[in-house]
Amino acid sequence: MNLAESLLGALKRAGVGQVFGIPGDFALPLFTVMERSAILPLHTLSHEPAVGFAADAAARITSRPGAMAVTWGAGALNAVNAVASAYAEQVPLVVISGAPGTHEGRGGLGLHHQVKTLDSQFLIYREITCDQARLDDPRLAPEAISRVLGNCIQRSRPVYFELPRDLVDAECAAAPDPVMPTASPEAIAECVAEVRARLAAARAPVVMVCVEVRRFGLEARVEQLVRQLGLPVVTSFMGRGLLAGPDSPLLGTYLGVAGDPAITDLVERSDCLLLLGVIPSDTNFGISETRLDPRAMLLARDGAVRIGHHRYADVPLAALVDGLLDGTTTRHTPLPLVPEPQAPQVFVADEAGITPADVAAAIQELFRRHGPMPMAADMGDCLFTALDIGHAELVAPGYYASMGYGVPAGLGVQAATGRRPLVLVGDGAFQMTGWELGNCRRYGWDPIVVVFNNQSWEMMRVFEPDSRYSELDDWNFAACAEPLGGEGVRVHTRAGLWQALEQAVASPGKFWLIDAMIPRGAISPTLGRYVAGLKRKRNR
Ligand code: TPW
Ligand code: MG
Repeated sequence: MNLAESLLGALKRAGVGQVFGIPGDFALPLFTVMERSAILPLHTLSHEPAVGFAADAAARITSRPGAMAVTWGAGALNAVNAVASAYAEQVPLVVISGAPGTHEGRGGLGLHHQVKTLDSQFLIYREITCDQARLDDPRLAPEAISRVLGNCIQRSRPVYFELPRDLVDAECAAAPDPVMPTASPEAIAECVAEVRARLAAARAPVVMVCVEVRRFGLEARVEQLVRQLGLPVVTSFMGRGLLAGPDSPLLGTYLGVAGDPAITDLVERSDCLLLLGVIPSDTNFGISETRLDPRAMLLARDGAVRIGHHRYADVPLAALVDGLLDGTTTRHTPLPLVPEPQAPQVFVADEAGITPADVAAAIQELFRRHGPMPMAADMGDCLFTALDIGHAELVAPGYYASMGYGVPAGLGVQAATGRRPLVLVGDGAFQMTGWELGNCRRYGWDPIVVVFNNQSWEMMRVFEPDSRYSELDDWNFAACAEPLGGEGVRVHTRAGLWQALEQAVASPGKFWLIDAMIPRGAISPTLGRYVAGLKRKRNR
């Protein structure tokens, strides 16, 4: 086997399902091996940011590493924002970049795509990945591949491989499977005992779940745990979409002042908040009116558990959950776990204009009738609208918050799961990456895309209501769909929206672009509360 096959084989054994990419001359030998070997399916897209977002979404939805292949310089550096997003949101993403051959660059001339030195790209990627390897020695490559992939999985963060183009075909051994470090059983036992004691002594313990629970594939076990211990469970903002199954014990999503007051109360009054895999981001906690008491927090994330002011440095989330599951029930009177009924959202398909709340209600009704679909949301009011839809699977950039995520993420979800996704995206974000829909036809992808077309960067306007720079032109997105291989329809009323959604569901096989015309200034209830809360905090 050659070096590229060794790498691809290792990716496949690590659970990677496909590679997204765009070639370039430094990556051509790699792409040739990918195509010929067919070890993993290769999906090419149109722009590197989308390649990164698609691979990121594939990783999020499957809880397995995602993979992307790009060329050196113009390709890899074009993907920096997407990889940075994956780093911030703890997505295991394998970046493979082609690179100049081992002896290229010595002739005194700068190589095309070179920035400052031949190392510039490696140094840039060192900042946004948790481990890196330049595979420039086929004898050392298998070990390096194994180490880097191990870190990708264990730390749930992006990693980086650089593959000199002259070594792609070099003879190479298979990479050994990554060896995961084992944590000390005594440390785990001590930590578990302390967490258990804290929970047992607490007056009002609450569990909050966030992205790591999904990344490490722990949803089912956490669900079992909260049932066993009789604990109320909520998700963080970033964790929205977790525990979305029909019989889930989930109570709701904590959104501070922007959310359901009962959930906010529950979390903010808890004297023992068990935070499972929660990223302490401003989007998760910045919107609380009260400052959460660190002494009441038990935070398990990034391989460690922090309890009040002390810390167990080496207790992975899975070990803590398993340890807690192992024991007998500690609470004698389990709290009622009946989820609060969702606020009844009545959707009336009449001739009234469309608001974001109508989109949420229509989609909720659609899922009720035809079953849930996995959702991908972009940044913008569409993300807050996603929070107004009942619990359903969701991938979204809830912390790093990059625009342009939604459409490529939807493609990544469909490529990785084969399930038809629903994409929620603003008109501004659609202008960034909407073109990627043109790749659906050749792969047989058929997402349903709802564009929140308010002809505005509305989220900017809510902060700067008098700005004119936030006004966007009316691009007729619906009319773009057909030449790209899909079906487009522009809707102005709730009846039109409903009919379009029903039609889209009834006609799979091609993408549907529903261009939902929403008046400027009409925002979702959750965004309204979110912004009001932020402004209140800022003015204090
Ligand atoms: C890559 C900053 C966050 S939200 C937003 C901007 C410019 C407006 C989004 O407009 P859209 O949605 O998509 O029409 P809506 O609901 O607000 O009307 N560049 C990047 N990412 C971010 N987050 C921004 C700028 C931003
Ligand atoms: Mg907009």
